[in-house]
Amino acid sequence: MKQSKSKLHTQNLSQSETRDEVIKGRRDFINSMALVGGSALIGVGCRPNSKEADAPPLPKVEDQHINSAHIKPGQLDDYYGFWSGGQSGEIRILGVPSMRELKRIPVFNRCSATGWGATDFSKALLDGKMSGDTHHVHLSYKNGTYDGRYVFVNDKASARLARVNCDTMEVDRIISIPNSQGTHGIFPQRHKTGYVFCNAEFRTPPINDGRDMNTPSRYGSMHTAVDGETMQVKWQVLIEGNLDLCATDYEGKYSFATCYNSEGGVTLEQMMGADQDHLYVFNIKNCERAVAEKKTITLGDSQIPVIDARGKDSPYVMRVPVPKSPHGVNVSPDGKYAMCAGKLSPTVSVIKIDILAAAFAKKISPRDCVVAEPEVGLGPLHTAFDGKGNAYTSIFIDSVMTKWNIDKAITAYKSSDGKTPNPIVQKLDVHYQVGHTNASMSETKDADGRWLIALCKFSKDRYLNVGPLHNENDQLIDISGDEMKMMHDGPTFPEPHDCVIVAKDLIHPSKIQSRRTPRFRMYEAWAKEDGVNLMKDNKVIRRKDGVVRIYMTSRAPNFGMRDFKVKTGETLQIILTNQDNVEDLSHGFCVSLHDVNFLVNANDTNSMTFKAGKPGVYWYYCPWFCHALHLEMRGRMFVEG
Ligand code: RUQ
Ligand code: CUA
Repeated sequence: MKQSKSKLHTQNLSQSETRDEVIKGRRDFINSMALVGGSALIGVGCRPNSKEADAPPLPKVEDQHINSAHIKPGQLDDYYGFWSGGQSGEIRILGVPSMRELKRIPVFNRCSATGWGATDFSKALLDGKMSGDTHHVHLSYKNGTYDGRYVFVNDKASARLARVNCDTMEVDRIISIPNSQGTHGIFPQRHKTGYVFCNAEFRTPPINDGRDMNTPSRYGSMHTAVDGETMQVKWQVLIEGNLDLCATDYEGKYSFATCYNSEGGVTLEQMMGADQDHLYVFNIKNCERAVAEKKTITLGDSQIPVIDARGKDSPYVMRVPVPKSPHGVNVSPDGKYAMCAGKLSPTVSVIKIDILAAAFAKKISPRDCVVAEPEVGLGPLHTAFDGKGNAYTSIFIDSVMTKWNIDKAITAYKSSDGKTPNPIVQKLDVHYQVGHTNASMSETKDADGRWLIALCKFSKDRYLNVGPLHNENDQLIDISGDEMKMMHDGPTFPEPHDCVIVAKDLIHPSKIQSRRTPRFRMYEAWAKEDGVNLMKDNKVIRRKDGVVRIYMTSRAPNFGMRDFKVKTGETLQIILTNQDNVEDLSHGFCVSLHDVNFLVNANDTNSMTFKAGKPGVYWYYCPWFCHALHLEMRGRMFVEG
């Protein structure tokens, strides 16, 4: 309701008013809403549970903390949070610290609001697969921090990698990772937009065409290097174990993968058998050399060069022994250490990165690279950093966040009792069963120690009961002081698996659709074929291939065509260009009874293909509230027999 009102407000401005005035008008409107809403929010927004709703007002000290996380209406957040959407197959953008959900970016899913999955461009990218399981989101880097260009996200379900263009916040590429199942951990290089590494979690027969099905000893999994710029798969390393989480160093020398099934088991009991697993360290230069010197194989139909590194340490990969079934691996912002969380061991193994070269050269043993192994609690999964020498590990079974000091952990490891000084600074209860964690700018050299997020898998009693499927619970923790302080609960629809928190100055999306993406190159090629000017023409083109292309424009509150005529059973392609070059003025196109419904942003072109139904009149209309005469923004499709 609020949104449509504000859109109407904008439309009431006369045509001579400039875009800036339109935007200013909107801001004034928002500010006036803030005045109305503001007082109502004080004291209601952040009460932790119903018991306290009856209690007297919270003490002053608490109020101050609540205010630091509370972004008032009309005010902007300090950070963009990029959340993966888990089983929903999408990415979400949240404002941090408010935890307001700002956007959902459809990726591996069908989205009714935007038409993603049904529009021609997205359909081609998805290639018939309409579901996904996104776990890990990471942005492209330059010199150890985010460059604001791309977001990468994995699909564990169908072994894919997608890229979002941060200018438009839309997916521009989706690729399939060959020879892989369960593509799980991904991580881009941090010195520049180089490779994005993708780990396959599921071991399969290397050539998976029916052979070796019952010989798990021959199974393997892939560590894949994708070029983040071209989104081409460059090379793969075949490994005997299964690969879980992924990280890169800051210099472009190594990529890391945790391996929790060195046993090579296929049942749960077998996978947990051994007391020791590994952090795999891939030597990128050596892998590139093997590819250049063609010391590679190819598998099945794939032409991708594969380095067979199964079995034992080689110049390509080294196995650093760590306690059983490690999970997360995270590199500290100073680039010195890779933290390998124990999962089934209550420890985090701290691996010193600058001595890995000596281990590759066999001057020291791989295990010598472990310089600390603090006990952090039961079920450690992932580690974040504050840039001030502290690490924060999410502890699943204990439901706590453990703050520990990295230098103290290293000193303690060397000490006679292995425990002095005590590196544990604080444990904070989280609710409940925390999976991933991340801190503001934690995955960059500029970790700033302001906010920590605990992504909790269970919310149990934290929210009103909404039926069997409960919310996830993302908790916001203030880490700016000596002690962690819980600030906010953020309910989420399942299952934001992981997130990164990015300073707002690093992200600069366009406010009007940019027409410089692969999607527009496709439309420009079509228009050229058909001799049509996308921005101006309203034409029905009956092509030789039998497809009827209907090029149409929109400008509030009109479509460029009041009607058009087609025949039953014809394949129709509606290509709609929105001539309105006004911020926030989206239209859409919906054809009654034809399952056609898609969004066309300001200055955008989008299209969908469908078959004309039975003879009759079908209204097409604009489904986005765009104008006082929005309901009149429609036309008729005449379908003749
Ligand atoms: S994994 S809860 Cu898919 Cu990121 Cu660790
Ligand atoms: Cu255009 Cu509603």
